[in-house]
Amino acid sequence: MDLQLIVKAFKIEGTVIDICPLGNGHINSTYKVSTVETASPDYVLQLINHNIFKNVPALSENTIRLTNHLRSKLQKNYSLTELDRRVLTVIYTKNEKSYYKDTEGNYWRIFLFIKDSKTIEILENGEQAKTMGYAFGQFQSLLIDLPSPPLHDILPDFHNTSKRIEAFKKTIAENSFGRLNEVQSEVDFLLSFETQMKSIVKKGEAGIIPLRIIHQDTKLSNILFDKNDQVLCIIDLDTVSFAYLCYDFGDAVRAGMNTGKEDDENLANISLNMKIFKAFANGYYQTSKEFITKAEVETLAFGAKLICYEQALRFLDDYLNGDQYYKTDKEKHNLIRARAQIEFFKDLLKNFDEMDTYVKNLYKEVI
Ligand code: GN1
Ligand code: MG
Repeated sequence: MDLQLIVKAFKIEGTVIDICPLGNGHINSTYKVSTVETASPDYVLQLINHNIFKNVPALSENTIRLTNHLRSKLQKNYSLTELDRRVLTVIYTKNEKSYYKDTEGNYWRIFLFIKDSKTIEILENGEQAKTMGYAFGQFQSLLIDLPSPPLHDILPDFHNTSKRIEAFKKTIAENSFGRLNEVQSEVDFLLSFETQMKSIVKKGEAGIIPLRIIHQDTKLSNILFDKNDQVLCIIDLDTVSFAYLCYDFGDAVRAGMNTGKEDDENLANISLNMKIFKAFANGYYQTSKEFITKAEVETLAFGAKLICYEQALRFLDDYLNGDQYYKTDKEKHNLIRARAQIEFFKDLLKNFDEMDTYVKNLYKEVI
């Protein structure tokens, strides 16, 4: 497809000189659109994966509501130019739509590229981890008063572990790609934690922990930092919805506090960086202590185990299903990812008591 032509459908300033791939998301395809003139901004073009995000108009409406709300809450703290670096700006098409459907039925959108921003591959120090925690807590806090109606639930039950486990069992029973034998020990290992992993959904259903608007994809790569390693903006708002706080806390640990990579083939590289974890928890409480309940605090460290477990299960499920959900770069990529997540999960099990005691004690100190 002709990306230049797609970009022309949107109201952008300047002359485009380059469109090249950006980032490493597993679902949507992202490009940086650079313009010639220094006075014109650059842009981010995204092809929305509508096999996964089936209702693009509703998805877009959510994004508009979220970005407008975040902008209105932050505007008292920043100048207009700075505000454009603190929250995503949706660029409309020439016929005033927030997305563009091309002749092949693909959906596209454009955001302003956030100037002088960077992503971080692996957290290098406690300061970065602290600002990451601060930013995710602030994100949740700013969305507490999002006016009704409720957001569209684009991916229902996204982190509903009970439903994920049931779907996994169906995949195993079908074994459509004949890959089960190869991964039987991983399957048995994961299923042995079934009861334990269903406990958060049970606490939610019992009314012990509330549903809140959370991000649901708190990967390190979904944060833009400035050159001084301070958080500018949280991106990738597609998954934002109602769920439990511990999912965001847990996914941040899963994706940011592993000394190895998400798809590390050398399992010896994989472990929890406890120092970074503690700094992250400190930052998180700075912005969440106003609203987080004691019952939620009791779920935070568990959330790390849970989301890591869930991610291992999701990667393995996709491997068994013939690699249809996540983009893959190599043979058996989802299996490699699943094994790496299982390894990290094992390390979180070993470190659980220390993580759990730390967050519980720290909470007593900060309130
Ligand atoms: C996907 O699109 P991306 O790469 O930010 C996935 C997340 C997973 C993540 C694993 C909609 O996120 O849930 O945690 O991969 N997003 C969706 O890296 O499924
Ligand atoms: Mg994402």
